[in-house]
Amino acid sequence: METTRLAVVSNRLAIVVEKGNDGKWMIKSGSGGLVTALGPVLRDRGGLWIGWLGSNLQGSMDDGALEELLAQGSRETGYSLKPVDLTQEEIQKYYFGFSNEILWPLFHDLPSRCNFDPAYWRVYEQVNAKFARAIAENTGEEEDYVWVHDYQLILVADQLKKMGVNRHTGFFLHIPFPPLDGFIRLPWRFQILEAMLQYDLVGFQTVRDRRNFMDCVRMLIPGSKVIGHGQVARCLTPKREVLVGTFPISIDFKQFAEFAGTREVQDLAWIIHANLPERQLILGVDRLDYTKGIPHRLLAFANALERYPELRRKITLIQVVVPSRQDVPEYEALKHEIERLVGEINGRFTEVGWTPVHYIYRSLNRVELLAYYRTCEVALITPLKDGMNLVAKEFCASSIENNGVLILSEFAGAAAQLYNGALLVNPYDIEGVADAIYEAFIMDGETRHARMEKMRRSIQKNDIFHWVNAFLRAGIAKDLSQFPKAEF
Ligand code: ADQ
Repeated sequence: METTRLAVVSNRLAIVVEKGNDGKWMIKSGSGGLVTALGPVLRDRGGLWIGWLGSNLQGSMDDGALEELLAQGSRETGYSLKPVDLTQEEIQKYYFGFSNEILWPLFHDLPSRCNFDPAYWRVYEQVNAKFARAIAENTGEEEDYVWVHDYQLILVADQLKKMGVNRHTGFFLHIPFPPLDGFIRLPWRFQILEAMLQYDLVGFQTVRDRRNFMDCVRMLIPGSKVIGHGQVARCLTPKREVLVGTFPISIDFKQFAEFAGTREVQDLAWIIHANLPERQLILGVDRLDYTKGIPHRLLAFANALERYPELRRKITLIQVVVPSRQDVPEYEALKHEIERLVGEINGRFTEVGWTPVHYIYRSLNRVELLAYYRTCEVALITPLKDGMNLVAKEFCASSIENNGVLILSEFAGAAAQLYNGALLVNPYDIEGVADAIYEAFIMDGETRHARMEKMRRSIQKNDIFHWVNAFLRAGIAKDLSQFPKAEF
């Protein structure tokens, strides 16, 4: 099994194609944690990545030029890149529609934001079948392990079976899995659940997500049961046996810790702090998304300034929002709401020489992001619900002097691992979050050090490479003996 090739399948391919300043198309490696983690594994085992190239290419490059770019990309990454083409209608209904207007809000416990348009379902099925065809054409039954990622591609294993194609398959859900009460609202609940059970291994971020999934299976598929209760258990339905496991995703700890100590990061961190002297900086970093709880957080920050006047002039919130899904009206409305709240808070509290909220609406480059992680004493990470939240782990890894305080939502998957060092909060509890801000502000150096050290040790031990190995050990080697028996 050690020689099994790996075929990674995700909505987006591992590279980005962009036009350079000279007007020529060029490729860049994708920057996410998944690419960093899976790149070396794909190179070692040999393998391929199947995914959509993004919409900026549509009709703007001829096939020959694209093939040449992909061949170059394959040479540079050390593994093959296989693009799946999507039409405009497919992008609208499969990606923006079913994935982001149905599964995303429903799985984040926000069913009132769902738009259950039946047309979305048909195109979702059609696109998942397209991905399945790409897998069938590029992989073999014996030599490949197919690892499918995330909610956009739940039906892939089912579609492969419908085509009569046998493959060893695993699926990892990066977002939460909702409780039964939420899940049963989905008009396609049986199809989605049955499709998940067509994989050989299904992985979740947390024990809670897996429990929710198993509750749905037990309730909606009579005669099913779970055997074992460790990190990886067996789910038996009348038709199949599937492994179900918890694999909390992580980051390349070493890379973050080393990069945080480089000259360029330190210099910029120093400049940021020199411009905001004599105060503690609180950092929020999020993609623009209603699940991240940014308006609630701003209200909590204002509440802290209101109820603890000694914080005025002594703390500054730096809120970074990374543009995302910009064409969707709901996201545009959220942006306006954030801007209104920032304006309101600054209008109310600003004094000469002190602006309470610094608001940054753009993507940061790596040096800037790390400089903010290093320079801010407190990270305020309060999603209403989040699969994991890597920003929380990145902040800790970058806190190389162990002096940062992490305020973290109970509803982020990361809370299951960082509970012993973070100040856990309920993001809906405005006064509770405000109290945590005050507690972080007055926390002494020794306590900060002890708490941060615990979290850094845990992330270092359970880094992204640990995550990949654990999933593949369960999926490919089917070796369950090394997994903890008790849930964590
Ligand atoms: P996301 O919802 O995107 O991921 P998160 O886990 O926080 O959320 O990852 C965001 C990533 O973007 C981080 O790696 C961060 O470094 C990067 N980033 C953040 N701000 C940036 C900025 N200003 N400029 C550039 N880069 C920035 C989904 C799920 C999560 C789950 C991950 C991984 O919603 O719950 O943790 O997948 O499984």
